[in-house]
Amino acid sequence: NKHNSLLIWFTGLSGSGKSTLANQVEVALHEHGLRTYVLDGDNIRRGLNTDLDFTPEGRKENLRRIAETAKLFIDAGVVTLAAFISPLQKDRENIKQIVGEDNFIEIYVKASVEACEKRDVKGLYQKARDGEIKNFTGISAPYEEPKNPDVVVNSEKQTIAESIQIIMDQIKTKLEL
Ligand code: GGZ
Repeated sequence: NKHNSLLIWFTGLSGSGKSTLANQVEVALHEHGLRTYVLDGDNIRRGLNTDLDFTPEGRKENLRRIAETAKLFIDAGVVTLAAFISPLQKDRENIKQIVGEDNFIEIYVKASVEACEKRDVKGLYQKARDGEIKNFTGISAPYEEPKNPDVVVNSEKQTIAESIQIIMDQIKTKLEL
């Protein structure tokens, strides 16, 4: 029994490639005529969640609100893609509970701290090393690898095109395309 909507959740370190993949998967879904929306730090942390920080409590509440928001989008029939670090297993399990296991795909975008730090697209790893940013995931805050993700893509070893293909194959098992 396949659905007509879904939450596609990308977890991984800052700079692992979550947003890039979410945006490209979105394009692929558009080619199937689906209505979609991407939730990420740019539209959520700067809007709905401006009051939240990066402490464990701040992240937990960030992710809870995102899950509740995604649930509304799903109810509206919009395929929702979410790209958030979501570093803790218990917080990711809570997201799954909120939207319902059947409506949820978890994608682990795997890349080592070393690789993400080398890329350092926004200079945040350097700031974290210098102590200018506290609680920075991978440097001064934990990232717990997902225990049972539906998909693992490795952005150090696979091309974006390969990763998109693997993700689309998984989506097709849950979504009526
Ligand atoms: C991690 C931080 C931090 C700290 C600011 N730790 O690469 P980015 O910049 O664009 O994405 C990161 C984003 C992470 O927000 P999330 O909402 O995805 O985090 S969580 O799921 O853990 O709630 C990074 C930036 O915010 N950023 N400070 N201390 N990332």
